[in-house]
Amino acid sequence: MSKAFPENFVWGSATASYQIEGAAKEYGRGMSIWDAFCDTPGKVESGHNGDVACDHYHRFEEDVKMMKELGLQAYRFSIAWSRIQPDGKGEVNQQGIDFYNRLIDCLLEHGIEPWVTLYHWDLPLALQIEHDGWLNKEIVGHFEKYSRICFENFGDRVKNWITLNEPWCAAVLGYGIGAHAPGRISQSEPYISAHNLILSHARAYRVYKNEFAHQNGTIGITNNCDFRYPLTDKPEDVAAAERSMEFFLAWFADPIWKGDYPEVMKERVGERLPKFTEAEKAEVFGSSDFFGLNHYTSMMASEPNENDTLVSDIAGNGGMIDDQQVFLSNDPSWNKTHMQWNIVPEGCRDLLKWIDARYDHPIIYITENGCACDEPDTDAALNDVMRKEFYESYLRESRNAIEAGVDLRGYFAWSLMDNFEWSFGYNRRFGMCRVDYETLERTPKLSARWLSDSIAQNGANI
Ligand code: GBH
Repeated sequence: MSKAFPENFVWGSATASYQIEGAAKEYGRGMSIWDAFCDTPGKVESGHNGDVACDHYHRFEEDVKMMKELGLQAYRFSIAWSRIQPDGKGEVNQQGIDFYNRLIDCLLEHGIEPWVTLYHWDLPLALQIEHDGWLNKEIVGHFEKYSRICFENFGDRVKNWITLNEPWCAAVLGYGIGAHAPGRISQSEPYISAHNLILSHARAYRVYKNEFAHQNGTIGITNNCDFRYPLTDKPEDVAAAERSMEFFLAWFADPIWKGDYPEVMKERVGERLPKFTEAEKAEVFGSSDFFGLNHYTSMMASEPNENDTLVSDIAGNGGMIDDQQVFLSNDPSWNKTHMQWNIVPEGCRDLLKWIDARYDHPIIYITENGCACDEPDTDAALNDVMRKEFYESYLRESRNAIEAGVDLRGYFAWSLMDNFEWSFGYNRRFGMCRVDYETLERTPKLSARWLSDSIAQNGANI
């Protein structure tokens, strides 16, 4: 039996600046760590980069019209810091401000609510070269100033802010495994960069609350988490699954919702885990109006046996594996996406319930969920039954979580259109609209038409 979603449930889709904008070297935009990473041989499949991407910078009006036709109520996009401040500090590039003003105005004219992420991984390159990026605590002050510029210029119209997208990815993939920019490989830098990411998030939150309260918006952080099921009901496997969740999500969420890092991380990471001062704890605690969640997949977790080899692969599968000591595996019954990520809709429900229980019933928004499908040609792409079924099953489990008492208020499909999929270049397609990278033509796929239809009935068909 199908039921509609709660009244006022927000239905949207999401993108990120470097993945869609293009115009990378134009209109005063400074270089980001992703431009440099793409220029480093061997880092990105097929040598792809975001120079043109979906050319959204020039085609945003067409994209907003497409969103309108699909009936989307909200659009989550990110601001490229290096368009606003080419060096990440100091002077403001007016052309960058003008671009986002045009985009925001166009969205509002079409009745689409902007949800703006301040940071989706494209750190101004100068901050990395001159200051070691997220490794240097000074970045808190730079992010504070950048955030203030955004609130000042856009906050009269933007009422939904997300400080950081997936700091876990920035820390683990960027500074631990090296699969993402800036490509650092280290056992200690993920913890240092994560610490400065959390402090930067909290500072931006405080600036907004202290100086821009009159704008009457909400502001929060988006974390990502893959869910972990215990492989067996043996206590050590149950503990391994819980530990894996703590090393993934609680690492970033506990300081904000509970006031400090999880005990298990303090014990296992020891000296390499930075400590918050009392003043920092106070600044970080309570610094999110909602719990932003990006969720894609799940795995089985168990206490490692002698023969188990623990790996942190390119996807970051396992995170800081030497510290958490968790063996991850797949249930053979699970189907996989084109990323080889498991399709486990009930993992979405159980993750939502886990968050609800651990963090005392927060307001949650799913700010990303979706899948890559193998779409060799346009015909296959436009008939993306698998993606439609993916959205449908994850949304059904989301509603089951709501019925179990979770305060889930919205859902953003990743992604509006095919785009630059980081280290996989354009070889993976997550879009509900097809992008032909030769003509740059956009066409809604079956999944987009299905979602559009569902939005019109507030999910009553799901
Ligand atoms: C998001 O990150 C990003 O925000 C977005 O920019 C990106 O385009 C999108 O997802 C698609 O990748 O190897 O099976 O253990 C996703 C975060 C972290 C989710 C690693 C999957 C590993 C799965 N991802 N996780 S697995």
